[in-house]
Amino acid sequence: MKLMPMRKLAVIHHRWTQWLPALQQAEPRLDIRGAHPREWESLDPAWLAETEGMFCWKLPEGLTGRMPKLAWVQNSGAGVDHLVNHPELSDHIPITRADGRFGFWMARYVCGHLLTEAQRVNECAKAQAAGLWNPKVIPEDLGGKSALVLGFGRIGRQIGKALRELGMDVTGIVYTPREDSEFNLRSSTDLGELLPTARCLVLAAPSTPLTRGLVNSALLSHGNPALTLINVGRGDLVNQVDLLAALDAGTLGHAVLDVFTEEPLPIESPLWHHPKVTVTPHHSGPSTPKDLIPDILENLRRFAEGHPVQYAVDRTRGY
Ligand code: OXD
Repeated sequence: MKLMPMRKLAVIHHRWTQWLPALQQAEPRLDIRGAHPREWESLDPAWLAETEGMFCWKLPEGLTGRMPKLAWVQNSGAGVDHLVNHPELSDHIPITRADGRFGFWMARYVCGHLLTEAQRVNECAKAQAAGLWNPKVIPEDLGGKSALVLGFGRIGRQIGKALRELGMDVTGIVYTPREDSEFNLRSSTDLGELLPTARCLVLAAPSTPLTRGLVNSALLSHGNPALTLINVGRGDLVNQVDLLAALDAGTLGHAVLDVFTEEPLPIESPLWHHPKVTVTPHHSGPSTPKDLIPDILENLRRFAEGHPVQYAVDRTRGY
């Protein structure tokens, strides 16, 4: 497909006031205008009608109908399920993901939470608060323990590398088994066999018909009390009722959840106060202009030269 150079870019983002000046500075030749997704109608309709590019996270209803020349949607995050499944975004408009440094950040998130457990940070903090000197709080050696990483694309692999640095025995869990020179890969259908001895299961997969609801009671019945589930993928990979039941039954020791089916997590959710759940505010892979602008500029360059964009989403796979 021959692509047209971009001249106008709409920034429709909850943090548009941060993104707009950063993008404008990076590409002064572009005519860039922005709005919060709730206020996109404040943009000049004539300008929108001529605009070819859009940078966004969640796409508000009604907007694409006002952008007949829209030829590219750049997502500000790693996951694109909300765009792929958007009823108003026609299939001929390429969606691109950002790659940025999501893998770098998510690897830190996963290791940080696992090391918090292994170093028994919370127990030390409690002992300190009580003025207790307790040398029996011995750190756990993660060396040789099994780490399963579901979703072994660029992000999953980076998480796998970081867990390997902790000495863990890392297995990538994939849907389409393939050879890998660096890691042991197993099929998602083997998860039940691998879970009884696993120390952690990291979910780094997108939300697709294959992955939704994957972590359910049937799977978790194979778990063990030392197992930590860390979800940096999407909330709907996990059946929340089954997760809570597994934590209570002891087939899961701890759940570290950064993503939820409903975000922000509703205040009445039992996850907030469960003693074996850590809730974080979808911050494991921050989208910052510094990390993402190089990828965005590269795609603008490719558009200008008529080359295929990078990190293009395959709508049939859903990511
Ligand atoms: C995501 C992100 O896709 O935060 O979840 O980038």
